[in-house]
Amino acid sequence: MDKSNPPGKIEPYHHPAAGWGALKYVAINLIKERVSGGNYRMLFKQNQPDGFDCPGCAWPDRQHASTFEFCENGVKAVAAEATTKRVTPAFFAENTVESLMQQTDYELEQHGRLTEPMSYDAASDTYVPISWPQAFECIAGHLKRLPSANQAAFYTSGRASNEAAFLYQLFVRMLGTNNFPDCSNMCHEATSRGLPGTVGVGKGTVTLDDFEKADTIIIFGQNPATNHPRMLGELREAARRGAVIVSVNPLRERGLERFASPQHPIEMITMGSTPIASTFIQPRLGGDFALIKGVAKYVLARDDEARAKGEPGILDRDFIQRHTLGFDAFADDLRREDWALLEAESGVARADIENLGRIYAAGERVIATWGMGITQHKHSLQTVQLLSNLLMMRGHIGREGAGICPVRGHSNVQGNRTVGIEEKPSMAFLDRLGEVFGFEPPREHGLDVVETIEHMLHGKVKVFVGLGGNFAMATPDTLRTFEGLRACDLTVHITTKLNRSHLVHGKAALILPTLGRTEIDDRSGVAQGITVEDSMSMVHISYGMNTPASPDLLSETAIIAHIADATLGDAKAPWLEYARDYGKIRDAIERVIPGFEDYNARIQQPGGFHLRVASRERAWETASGKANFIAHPVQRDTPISRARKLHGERLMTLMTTRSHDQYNTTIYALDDRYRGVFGQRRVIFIHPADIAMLGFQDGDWVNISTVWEDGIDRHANYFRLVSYDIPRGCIAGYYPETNPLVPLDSVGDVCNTPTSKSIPVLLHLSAAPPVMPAF
Ligand SMILES: Nc1nc2c(c(=O)[nH]1)N[C@H]1C(S)=C(S)[C@@H](COP(=O)(O)OP(=O)(O)OC[C@H]3O[C@@H](n4cnc5c(=O)[nH]c(N)nc54)[C@H](O)[C@@H]3O)O[C@H]1N2
Ligand SMILES: Nc1nc2c(c(=O)[nH]1)N[C@H]1C(S)=C(S)[C@@H](COP(=O)(O)OP(=O)(O)OC[C@H]3O[C@@H](n4cnc5c(=O)[nH]c(N)nc54)[C@H](O)[C@@H]3O)O[C@H]1N2
Ligand SMILES: [Mo]
Repeated sequence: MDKSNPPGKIEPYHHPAAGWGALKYVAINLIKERVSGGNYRMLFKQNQPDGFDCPGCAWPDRQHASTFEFCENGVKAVAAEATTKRVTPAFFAENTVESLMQQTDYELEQHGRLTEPMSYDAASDTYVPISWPQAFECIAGHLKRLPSANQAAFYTSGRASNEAAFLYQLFVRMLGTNNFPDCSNMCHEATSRGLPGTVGVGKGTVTLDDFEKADTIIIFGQNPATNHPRMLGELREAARRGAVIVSVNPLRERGLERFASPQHPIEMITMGSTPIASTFIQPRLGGDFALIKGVAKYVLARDDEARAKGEPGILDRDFIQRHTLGFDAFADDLRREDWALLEAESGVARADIENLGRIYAAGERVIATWGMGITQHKHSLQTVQLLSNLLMMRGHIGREGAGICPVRGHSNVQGNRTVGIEEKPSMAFLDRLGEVFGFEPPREHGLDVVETIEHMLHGKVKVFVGLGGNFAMATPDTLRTFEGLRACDLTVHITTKLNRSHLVHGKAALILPTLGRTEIDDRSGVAQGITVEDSMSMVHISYGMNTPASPDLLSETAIIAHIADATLGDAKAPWLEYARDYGKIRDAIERVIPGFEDYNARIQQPGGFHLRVASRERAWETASGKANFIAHPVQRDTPISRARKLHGERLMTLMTTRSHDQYNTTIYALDDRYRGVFGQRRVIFIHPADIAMLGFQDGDWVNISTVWEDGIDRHANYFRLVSYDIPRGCIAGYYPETNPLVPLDSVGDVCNTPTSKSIPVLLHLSAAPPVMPAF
C-alpha cells in the first residue's frame, strides 16, 4: 500500500444494513482469508447446538432458529481465525521488532496465525523459538523472584473460556494477588459497578424470550449492525410485530434505520428491507444522563398530574412500594431539576425529551439496551443507575417482556467475571475459593487496567501476563502505556495472532501461541469442549471443529495449567489433570460458585442453561434487600466544561468508536461502509457547520491535540475531515488510532473506565501526510 497517498474515498451508503452487501463481504472475506475448503462447513456450525460459540460478540443465539444463524462480522471473526496464513519462526527471523513496529495494525493482522512459542532476543531484536517447558520455567522463575505477587498483573480479554479463566484466577490468587486488569475495565464496568447499587446484580435481566414480547425497545449508544449483527434479527422481528424501537445516539447508525435480513430469502430476493427504529434522538456526547433525567422528570410530572385529578397515575406504585427504597428523595430531585439545564446538557430539545417520555410511558413492556455510548464517559455509572431507575419507575424489571439489557462485547466477557476475573472480589467468593482449595486467598483489592499502567510507570508492576487481547493498543494514553510495558521485566502474551502488544515488550518477552475457539482441542485423544456465558446469562458448551493452525499450539487452559504447575507445584490443585479433562474444572467451578449446580450435566442440554440473575426474579441482592432509587445531580464542572471555558466553541468533544471492518484492535479491512468510508481509517466525522466555524473545509487534513490539565502533550496526527450528521461540538474518530488522545486519568467515576467517548480536543489544520503513521 502506498502509505503517503491512501486510496480512500467517502461515499454515503444508501442500502439497508446487512442484506446483499453483507453477503458479498462474507464471500470476499472467505476468499481473502484463504479459508481452506473443508472449513467452510464450520460456518454452519457457528452458534448451532453442537457447534462452537461464535468468537465474535456476546449476543445470545436462538436455538434451531435457522441454518444460517451467522452474521457478516461473525464470519469475519471466524475467517480471521481459520486463515491459512502463518507467522512462523522464519517470519520472525526475517523481521526485527523495530521493523514490525512500522507496520499498521491492519498489516500486522494480515500475517496470520502464530505457530510456535517465541522468546525475545535483544541482541538481534527478533523473537526466537523457545520450547514450551523452557517458556513455563522462564515465567515461573520471574514470578518466584518477585518480592511480592502484587508486582505482577494478569490481564484477560473476554474471549477466554470459563474453564481457562477459572484456572487463571485460581493460580493467580494462590500466587497471592488480585491484580486482574481485564477488558471489561474499559468496557461495561459502569454497568457491572452501577447496577449492584440499584438492582443488586451487575447483569442484565432479560432473555431472548423477553425480546419477543417487548412492545418498546430503547437502544442507547450502541451500533448493532456492526457490533452485534445478530441483535438486528431480533429487532427486525420486533419491528415487524409493531414494537416501537428508539435509537438514542449522536449518530443515526444505518443498521437502526433499515435492515435486510440474510436469514430471510424473500427479503433478500425482493431487495426488500425492514425499517427498524421509528424515532432517533441525537444527544450530544455524554448527554444521555440529562436526557434520561428529563424523561424521568416528564413521567413523574404526568403521574403527579394524574394523581392530582384523582386518577390512578402512571407509575407502578405497587412495585415501588413493595420492592424499592429511596423513591421520595429521587422524585424530589427530579421535581427540582431545571429543564433548561437538562436541555443544555443533553443537547436535546424539551419537546423531544418529552416525546421519548411519552413513548416510554406508553410502553407496557419496555426493554432498554445499552453499549459503549453509555459506559465510556465520566458519569457513566450514574447514567446506568439512572437508566435502571427509569425502568423501575414503571416496574419494568423482573417482568415478562421488559427489563435492562446491557449488551456486552467479547463473547465470554460476562462469564470471565462470573468465574472470578475480578480485581475487587467479594469476600464470600474468596471464602469459598479458599475453603474448597485449602488456601488463604489475598483479600486486598487488585489493580484494574488504568491502575496497572500507572503501577508499571512507577516501577511497581514488573511482570505482565496477557490472556488474549492487545493491551498496548486497547488501553488509553498509548505512548504512556508503551512506556509502562517497556519498563516491565517480563511481558507474556497467550495469543492467537500477532499484534502490537508483542512488539511493545518488557526486557524479557514471550509469545505463547494458543488454539482458537474454532479449533479442535484434543487432550490425550479426547476432544474437550469449553463453556461460555452470553450477554443474557445463558451458559453453554462449545466444541472446536477445525484442525489447529499448528501442531505446536496448546489450549489456553493447558498453558495456564503448565504455568501454574511450574510456579506452584501441584500440592493444592491438580493443574495438569485439569488440563487433561476440563470436566474436572467445571466440577471445581460448581463447588465454588453458586448457580453452577450440575454444571457438567446441564451443559449437555441443547442451548445450555440460564444462570440465575436474582433481579430478574425481583430478589434484590443489595444491602437493604430492596432495589434502590438513587438521585444524582447533572455534572457541570467536568474536564470538558473546563476545557470549553478556555477554548470556547473551538473545543470539540471526541468519541472513539469502531468501524465496520474491525474487531476492537484487530483491523480486518479498511472500510466502514454503513458510514460511507472506504479504504481508510484516519478520518474525523464532524458537523459541516463546525468545519465552517473552524475555517476548514471538508476533506482537509487535521492534527488533533487533547486539552488536559496535566501539562502532558497528547496528539494524534493526520486525520481527514468528513462532513457528517453529528451534533455540533462533537466529533468521532476510530479506535485505536485515537487512543493516544485519551489521558490515563480521564476515567469514569467509581468504575475507572477510560472516557473513550468524551475527550476534550482541538483540531489543527495540517498538510497532507508525507507518510501515514503506523498507529
Ligand atoms: N464486529 C465487531 N463486533 C464487536 C466489536 C468490534 O469491534 N467489531 N467489539 C465488541 C466489543 S468488546 C464491544 S464492547 C461491543 C461494542 O459495541 P458498541 O457498544 O456498539 O460500541 P462502539 O462501536 O464503540 O459504539 C457505540 C455507539 O455509541 C454511540 N455513542 C458514542 N457516544 C455516545 C453517547 O455519548 N451517547 C449515546 N447515546 N451514544 C453514543 C456511537 O455513535 C456508536 O453508535 O461490540 C462487540 N462486538
Ligand atoms: N479508545 C477506545 N479504546 C477502547 C475502546 C473504545 O471504544 N475506544 N473499547 C474498549 C473495549 S469495549 C474493549 S472490550 C477493549 C478490548 O481490548 P482487548 O480485548 O485487549 O483487545 P482485542 O482487540 O479484542 O484483542 C485482540 C487480540 O486478542 C488475541 N486473540 C484473539 N482471539 C483469541 C483467543 O481465542 N485466545 C487468545 N488467547 N487470544 C486471542 C489476538 O492476538 C488479537 O490480536 O478495548 C477498549 N479500548
Ligand atoms: Mo468491550
